[in-house]
Amino acid sequence: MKSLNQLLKPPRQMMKNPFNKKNRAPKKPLTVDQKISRRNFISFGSFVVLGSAAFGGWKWLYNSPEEAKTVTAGARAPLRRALNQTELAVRRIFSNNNLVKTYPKDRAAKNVRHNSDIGSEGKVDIAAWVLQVKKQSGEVLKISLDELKALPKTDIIYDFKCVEGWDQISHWGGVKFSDFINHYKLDDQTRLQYVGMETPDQKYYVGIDMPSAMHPQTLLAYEVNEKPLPAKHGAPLRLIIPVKYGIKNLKRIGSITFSDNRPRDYWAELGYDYYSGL
Ligand SMILES: Nc1nc2c(c(=O)[nH]1)N[C@H]1C(S)=C(S)[C@@H](COP(=O)(O)O)O[C@H]1N2
Ligand SMILES: [Mo]
Repeated sequence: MKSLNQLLKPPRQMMKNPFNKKNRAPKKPLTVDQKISRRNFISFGSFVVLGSAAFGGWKWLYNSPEEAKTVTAGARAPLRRALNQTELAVRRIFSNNNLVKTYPKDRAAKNVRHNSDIGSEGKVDIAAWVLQVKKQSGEVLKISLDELKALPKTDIIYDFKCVEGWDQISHWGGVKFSDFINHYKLDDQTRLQYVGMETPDQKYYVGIDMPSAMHPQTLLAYEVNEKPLPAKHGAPLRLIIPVKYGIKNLKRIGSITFSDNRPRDYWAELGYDYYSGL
């Protein structure tokens, strides 16, 4: 005799899950034509959807307001926000332990390429030149070339890269920026976020984030190929910062400042990336 439970159970067929593919009535296989038109529909459909999304995104960015001109300029505000976020992400993974590749002396170019000379045109009166170091307190140190040459010297042979698309292995010598900081007891200044450098006439200027300035390969250079810098390479003192593109390697340094705000930067004002790291 059947139990009450068994009687209440619906017959087996009725329990089949209609959402299970196996339980569906077999479909007629698609003809080749049907398959083709279905694929056309899918690819054209995705083209329309993705294309509209891309166009919409571009329109949105195009119609967004421009960033307020400060130390950077020339980008739409949302794009600049994205660039700044990317910079922070890159800076979080940047480490002073990552050294730029160096080369043996015989790989260094004998004829070192020469690029633009904004703020470093013509000859400079080296005897009259002094490096001005402006502390945030307002105190100004005036340092001569001989004083810098008396500090430990460091050489570097590396691939110098210009944003305009050329690069060249070249040999530079001078004092490590971090040695210079230690010698002049500027450690408290390195707690600030940026270093600013300008030519004596203030026509060319760069801003450098502190970790890049303090990187062990960053030099205040006074030599190229073991000879005093000629005017065209930034006599008497230039910045050599291998973790950055050429634009940040300011020639003929006149002053150095320290700040928590980004110092003004010649190419960033014209729309180039402020960080310009490699
Ligand atoms: N004062 C000054 N420094 C400058 C520049 C400049 O125009 N003026 N140009 C920069 C750029 S774009 C590059 S690529 C390098 C080139 O240095 P070089 O002429 O020694 O090759 O210097 C950088 N420093
Ligand atoms: Mo450059």
